[in-house]
Amino acid sequence: MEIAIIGLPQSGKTTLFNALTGGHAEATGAGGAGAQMHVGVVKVDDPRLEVLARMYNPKKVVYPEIKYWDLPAFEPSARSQASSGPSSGSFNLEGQSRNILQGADAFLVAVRDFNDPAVVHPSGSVDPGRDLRSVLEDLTLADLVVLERVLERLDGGVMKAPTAERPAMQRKLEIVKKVKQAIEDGVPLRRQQLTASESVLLAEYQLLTGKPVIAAFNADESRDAGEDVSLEALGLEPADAETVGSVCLCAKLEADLALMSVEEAGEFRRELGLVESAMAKVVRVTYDTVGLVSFLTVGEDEVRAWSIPSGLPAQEAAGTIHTDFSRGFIRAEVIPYDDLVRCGSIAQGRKEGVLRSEGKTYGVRDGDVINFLINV
Ligand SMILES: Nc1nc2c(ncn2[C@@H]2O[C@H](COP(=O)(O)OP(=O)(O)OP(=O)(O)O)[C@@H](O)[C@H]2O)c(=O)[nH]1
Ligand SMILES: [Mg+2]
Repeated sequence: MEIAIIGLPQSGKTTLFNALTGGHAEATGAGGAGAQMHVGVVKVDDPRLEVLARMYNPKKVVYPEIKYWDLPAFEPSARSQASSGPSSGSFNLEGQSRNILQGADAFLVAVRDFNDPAVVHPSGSVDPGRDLRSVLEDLTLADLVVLERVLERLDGGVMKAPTAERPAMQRKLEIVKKVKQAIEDGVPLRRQQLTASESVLLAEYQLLTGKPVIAAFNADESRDAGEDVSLEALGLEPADAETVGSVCLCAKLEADLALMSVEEAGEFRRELGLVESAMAKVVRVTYDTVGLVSFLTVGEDEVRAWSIPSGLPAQEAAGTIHTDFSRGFIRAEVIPYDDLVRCGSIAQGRKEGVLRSEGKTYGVRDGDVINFLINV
């Protein structure tokens, strides 16, 4: 999974990136001059793997990974030149940044919620609701610019196309018009109900409002990092508030903790009364918002977690391991993680009747330990 960190200038994007990746990227002064792009890969911790590793003593334990991108700040000079640039500068739609944004699986939005007179806010005041809304608006504007161009192209294309191709192009035109109208009416693509064929058709445009959004409120140290944030109270439409994930943290503190040893950081956390690492919470909320779960595979060679969309059919889940697993799929032997731990082995699970045999269409659930039977 790839996640792009976006947000207004000086909201704490690079600090958040460092907190997540344990990195040393330099947080920049106002204006972000000289800012660079940063990329880091983070292992997704899953305590279940440690338990399974003790049971199977495998040669290796493999965790899922998330790749985080911290994009350079949007330079004011580039903003005036770029006709399609976002209005508040929460991301850069030029060059490589554009490819990363379009290719991302989700956006993590750094929202400034800390008070510090030394860090100048581009709008002059701290207002997390206003800032989050303006980032969401930027995503909307970016999509409308893309769809406007697509419509122009399609409109001209229908006239020139051979008669046989016209109905398909006409249909595409209607779908793009419908989606664009809905976005204009305030319904981002991620909230639009599309048929499978409509989704396939739109995929090539890599629209930004189709991607899940997680808001990370970068708060003062005195705020409780576990605190729930009401997005409705911050002025988001109720329907939008439902689809946007949120987490409250202090990026600066977390970035400092990320540089310490696990023991040292744990001690600090206990002293500060922080139960869960804010970064673990970011990952948990990300999984919830994107709709991801992990299934597990065990053996003497490898104990591993695989992240997939919740409810993915077993045959497609098998394909995440290897395409041959999907092609040669016979059935999946499934035992829930808790049952496997209680029984102590798959053989015992079979005896107790908690090991199930599932077919191609079985919707895989979080914590399913799966052995795929395949025909190669
Ligand atoms: N007090 C306080 N300062 C913070 C916090 N997070 C970031 N900062 C400071 O805010 C400034 C901007 O932080 P960055 O992480 O560089 O923000 P950014 O969004 O990457 O900035 P640009 O890339 O320039 O847009 C730096 O001076 C940080 O030290 C925080 O939680 N509390
Ligand atoms: Mg930065």
